[in-house]
Amino acid sequence: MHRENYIESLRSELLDLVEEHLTPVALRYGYTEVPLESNIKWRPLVLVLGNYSSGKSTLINDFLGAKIQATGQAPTDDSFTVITYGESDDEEDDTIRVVEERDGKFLLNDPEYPFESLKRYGQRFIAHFRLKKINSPFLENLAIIDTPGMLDSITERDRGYDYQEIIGNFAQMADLVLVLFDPHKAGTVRETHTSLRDTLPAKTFEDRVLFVLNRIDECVSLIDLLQVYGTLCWNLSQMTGRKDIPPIRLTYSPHVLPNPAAAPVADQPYLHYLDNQRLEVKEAVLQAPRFRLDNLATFVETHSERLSHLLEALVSYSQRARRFFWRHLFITLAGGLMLGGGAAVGAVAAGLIAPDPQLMGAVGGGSALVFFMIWLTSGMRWLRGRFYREQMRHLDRLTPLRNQTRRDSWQAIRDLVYMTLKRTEGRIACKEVKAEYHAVHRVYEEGSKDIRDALNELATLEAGETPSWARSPAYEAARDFPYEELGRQD
Ligand SMILES: Nc1nc2c(ncn2[C@@H]2O[C@H](COP(=O)(O)OP(=O)(O)OP(=O)(O)O)[C@@H](O)[C@H]2O)c(=O)[nH]1
Ligand SMILES: [Mg+2]
Repeated sequence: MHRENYIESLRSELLDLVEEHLTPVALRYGYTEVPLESNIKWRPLVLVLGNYSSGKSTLINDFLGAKIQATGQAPTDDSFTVITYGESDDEEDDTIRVVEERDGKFLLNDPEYPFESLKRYGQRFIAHFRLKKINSPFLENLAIIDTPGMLDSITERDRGYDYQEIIGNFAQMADLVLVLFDPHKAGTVRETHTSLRDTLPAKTFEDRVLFVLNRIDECVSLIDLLQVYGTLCWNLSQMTGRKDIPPIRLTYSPHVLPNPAAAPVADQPYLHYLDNQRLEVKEAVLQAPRFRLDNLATFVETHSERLSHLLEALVSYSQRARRFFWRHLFITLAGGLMLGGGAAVGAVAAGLIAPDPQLMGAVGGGSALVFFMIWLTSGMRWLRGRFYREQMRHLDRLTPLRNQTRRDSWQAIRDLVYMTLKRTEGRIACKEVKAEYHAVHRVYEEGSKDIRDALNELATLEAGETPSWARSPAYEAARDFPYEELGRQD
């Protein structure tokens, strides 16, 4: 089998697995509002985040090979723009340009795109969301999202939508997240702080985030650059809480004339000693399709683990409830019999009945039955209520939380367990939930292992050879595109 076919068949297998086994359960218990696979079935996605004016749009324009996104020194673009490939109508003219532009309403409603779940962020967000289709070879295997710059002086209320939540959603879908800084505000912007401290760690994996210190040509000397770099490292370690400093790529756009206030590039000899790591960043972006399979595997693992934890908790509740019921039924039975016996003996002792075994049996049996009925109707209901409240109070005891992974998955579904028990008042159809649990757990145990095996196999297939996606004409055209000939963009 060709490797590309293999990748494709693996990809569709993963999507089938999610669609068949995970989505129905996820929708039933309110784990998600839209089918799980709708977020991952689209193209590989690269999210570009960063401080305002850090050069996000300029970087994207450099990649695309044309000035597609507006750029400027002041906060310029306050929209989320999905940039994807579109064929040009005119076969003669291969100038790179916008071939189609659509608004947020279209993007959120067309099922081809994975953004349906963002509808809930309301009109203000819709007005700041758009699609551009570009005929650039760079986009043949991936799509990019350009985002509004992060700011200091603005609150969610000013923006009119929840910026952090929205970038969290995009980050969850993305195969690669670029976070750009520039020497003027090396990590000091408040929104960046929140994103790196709260939003990104909760929504994506560390290895999907690439930090870039851009516009380094604007440092006046090597010492200045080192100071900026040090400040950024310090800020990053404060924000991410990590002791080690993640690698930071140092880049600048060769197409932007230097700021007149700064020394011209030619006078900054330190730049000649540094590789402009823009090419590295570009290679990483072009590799997003490869990350996608890995990310899909992680997606299946994470969600099947969480869903099976959710079902495990419900099964555990219903088993406890059943044990509780039988135990009390047994106690009631024994109590009833003792009470019946006592009533019969008491009646004889009080001289109410003759010591005839049949009569005693009738009195004893009758009182036992009355006691039993009262207990079953009101006593049991009261006990069930007490059991339910007790379990709800100590929800964390429903399943063992022996390690951090279990605690993390529990955190993700604890509220759902609570809501489900509340909605059903603890009446869980044990047999059904157990069947669901086994199906989802099989995906978690066996499905995930099969996927990892397949990915390992894929890795050996690739050993020593250029991946075929990297050999595709689209990739080569994008890599070899004479961007330097484009000249200045501003
Ligand atoms: N000297 C220099 N200037 C740059 C570089 N990259 C971008 N610029 C300039 O910096 C300014 C901001 O660039 P943009 O690409 O608009 O930045 P952005 O991050 O998209 O900004 P917002 O969309 O407003 O958040 C523009 O005037 C660019 O010409 C660079 O590497 N070196
Ligand atoms: Mg921009």
